[in-house]
Amino acid sequence: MRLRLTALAVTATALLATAIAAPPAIATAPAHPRAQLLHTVHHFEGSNCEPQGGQHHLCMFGDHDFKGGGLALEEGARIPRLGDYNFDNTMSSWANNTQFTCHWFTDSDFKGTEHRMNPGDRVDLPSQDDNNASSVYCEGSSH
Ligand SMILES: [Ca+2]
Repeated sequence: MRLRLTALAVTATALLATAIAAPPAIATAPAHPRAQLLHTVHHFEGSNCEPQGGQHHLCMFGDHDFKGGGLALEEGARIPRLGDYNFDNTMSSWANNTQFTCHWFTDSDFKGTEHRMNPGDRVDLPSQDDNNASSVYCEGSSH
């Protein structure tokens, strides 16, 4: 009887652990990932990454010296394939105006070499990193 109770207790503990572990994974998966991307990413022309005057995007520029147009991401935005935005292997400079760290990767799906983009930093990419970004995400809450 004691053995059986112990087994039940272990099973209950395992179930409880599963129940506790599960919600965060579900919570971080957007119900409509496509809609989320539309709300957190936009194209811009030239250097006009912050047309509303605010400073709260990750600005990814197609040319050096923060020019050439590109993509602006809000906090929490994730782009597993920059090719979906016609921006694969295109980024030549970036400015992180968000309050969160962002990350770009040399391969799609957040694989390959990872590069951090710290909040407040702006970088004109050196030749070995130029036109090499294929995926990107910013930390922070998803909208
Ligand atoms: Ca480029």
